[in-house]
Amino acid sequence: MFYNEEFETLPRPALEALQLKRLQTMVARVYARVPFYKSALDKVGIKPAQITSLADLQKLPFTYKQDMRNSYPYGLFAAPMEEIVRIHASSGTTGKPTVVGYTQKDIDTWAELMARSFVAAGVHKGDIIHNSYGYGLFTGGLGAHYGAERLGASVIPMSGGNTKKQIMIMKDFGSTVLTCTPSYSLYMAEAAREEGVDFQSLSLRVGIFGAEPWSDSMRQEIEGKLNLSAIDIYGLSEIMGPGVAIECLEAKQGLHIWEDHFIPEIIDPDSGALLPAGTKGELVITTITKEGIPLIRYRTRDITSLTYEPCKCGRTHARIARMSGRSDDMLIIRGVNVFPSQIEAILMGIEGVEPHYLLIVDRKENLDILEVQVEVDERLFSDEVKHLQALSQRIEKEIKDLLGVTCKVRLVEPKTIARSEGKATRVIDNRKVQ
Ligand code: DLL
Repeated sequence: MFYNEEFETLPRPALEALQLKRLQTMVARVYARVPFYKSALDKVGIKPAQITSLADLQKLPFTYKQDMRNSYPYGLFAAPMEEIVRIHASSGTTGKPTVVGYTQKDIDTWAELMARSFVAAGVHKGDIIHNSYGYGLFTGGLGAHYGAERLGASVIPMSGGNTKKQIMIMKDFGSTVLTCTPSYSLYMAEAAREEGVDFQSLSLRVGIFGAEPWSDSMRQEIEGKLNLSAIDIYGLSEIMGPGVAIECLEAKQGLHIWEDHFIPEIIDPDSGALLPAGTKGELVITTITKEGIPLIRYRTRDITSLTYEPCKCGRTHARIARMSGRSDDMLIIRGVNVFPSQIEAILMGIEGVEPHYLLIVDRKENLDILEVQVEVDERLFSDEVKHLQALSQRIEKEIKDLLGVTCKVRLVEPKTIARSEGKATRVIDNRKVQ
């Protein structure tokens, strides 16, 4: 099933021809309208008319989050304010938010791409979409909302929070699709249990989870606890919001990135060199249809790989692998590179360990110390101390064997680690504040 079959299944040569045409138009637009891009292109000595093939993209400079911050709030907009109909922003960890603006055409494109994403996930008209992504400056809530309406499904605009009420509504309204962060879905599972509501008795069929990294083992945990098929959705506010890429229900093997609107590249984050398909590196995205704030070669900092292999669902658009994390989330513990998602995958594979964890990094006497706090289920926690000790040693050993990093595991009581209604905090790195 497709939402826009013609574009979702465009043969590669036609797709690339369309990308080139759109890229040329976009580059000409920003060169003429955005002083930042005019000077960036002048600096590398390229005029828009010199873009004659997709390979020429590599001659263009990167855009960084810092460039958006430097032009806060509207400096990179390529449309006059009279044409901007919506503004979103992402908070980031420090400083000013990153601001993005959408023209009516941008909002229409976003709605279509989210509708395509819903259909790829197996959602259709008649579905009742329980949308628990936050509504507000965050793009999750409104992005999914407009896509659901475009598709013609019934959307319940829940936003995050008031978890007990969410469970009641889900049950009484017969929600068939849940959209929220993966961590919030697990919080809901816990709240439902406390309310005496069994997910087996609900009508949920599909969950569309994203906005934060999550592992395949976390997917299994969620599917088991919520009794639905869990789909990975990717997006970022700088590029659009949710719906930049999504897994298809048929294959669940990578996320199709809507290539008629975005050109993906994978680069070596250190050298900036282009990497071949199948190699892991940083995802770089060029928007080719956006009017409000088009971006050339935006450095997402997200680590993944690309594949152009045909997919059994029939979509011709390339797929990105499940995100391993962000390059700026990567922890370097005594010289060893570790992504929180790798630790998550190990934890999720262990019986009795709950999907709630926190990594705390410290530096003592010039040595990095990693503590992994993880909840264990009630039954285990009230067990004998020696069993708990054996379990924490086992986890420490698995982490050491698989990732090569020494850590201290602290098993904690259920509900000790703060729950999140949006993006979960998985890491506290105390070295940064020293
Ligand atoms: O998180 C947009 C979104 C909303 C995506 C709802 C999916 C669902 P930002 O707040 O700008 O936008 O954060 C973007 O979140 O660069 C990734 O690091 C991370 N991220 C988003 N989706 C995934 C995912 C929204 N499926 C940043 N897996 C991105 C891993 C993800 N990380």
